[in-house]
Amino acid sequence: MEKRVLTIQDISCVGRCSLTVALPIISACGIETSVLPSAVLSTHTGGFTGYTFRDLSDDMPAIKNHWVKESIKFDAIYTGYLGSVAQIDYVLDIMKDTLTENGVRIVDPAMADNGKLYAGFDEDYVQAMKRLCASADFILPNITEACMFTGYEYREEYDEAYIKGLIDALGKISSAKIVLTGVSYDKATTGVVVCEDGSLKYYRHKRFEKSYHGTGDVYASAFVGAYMRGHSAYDSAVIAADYTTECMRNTKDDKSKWYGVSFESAIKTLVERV
Ligand code: PXL
Repeated sequence: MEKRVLTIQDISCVGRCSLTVALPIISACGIETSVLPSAVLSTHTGGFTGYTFRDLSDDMPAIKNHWVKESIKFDAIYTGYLGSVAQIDYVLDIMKDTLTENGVRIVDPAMADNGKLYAGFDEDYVQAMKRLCASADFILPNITEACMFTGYEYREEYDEAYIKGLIDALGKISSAKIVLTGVSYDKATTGVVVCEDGSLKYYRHKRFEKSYHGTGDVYASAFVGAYMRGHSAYDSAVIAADYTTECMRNTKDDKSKWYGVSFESAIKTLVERV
């Protein structure tokens, strides 16, 4: 039977991130995609100034109640950037009431990168997101986010023992399967570590000199699309990594598009693989 996914995250009207990448990418994978916009911003918060922010938290309970009344259920709920602590509590409630019996909770705790929280977030938000991760079936943190949840020391350079320690620390706060992104042991390569039931697998691929905004959202969306099409967690992580790499390759020469990656140009390569 066709699967239906709900994704809950903001709409950054301009910026190639969050819902404006999740909806097209998961749909292109052939999965029915429902959306719950958590906020509307004129742009994302990473590099623009003076953006607008309309918090849609107050609409979330009524939307959920309507879905419950209509007996609408989802095979998976995938969350990304969420606007506030209150929204995280609403998301927990939506997961409780609208997932099918074996429905999958996939949480990308999009809140920090390069050792720093995104603009507008604080320690209360980190603690709330940690609770959401604790209840998830899959979490897709980067190293910064994983450190913030666990109190593990953040480092720019590290070895396999450090990453193993970080995964073990995450395992103490959540029994979710872990896809740890941005794990790089040398300048030329980066990759993802997938941890399922205690076993770790690493997928290494090309690293670009610059980092690009929104790649976490592109990555998580492609992961969700591939996983919902029936690929294993590890294969989905690999498909998503190759796709994100291709998006970055297609973006790197266009300086005017500094705010996000050209995910549209590579979508055919993703569709062919899922
Ligand atoms: O890409 C994550 C993201 C999503 N939504 C908004 C953001 C960011 C990262 O900065 O600002 C509004």
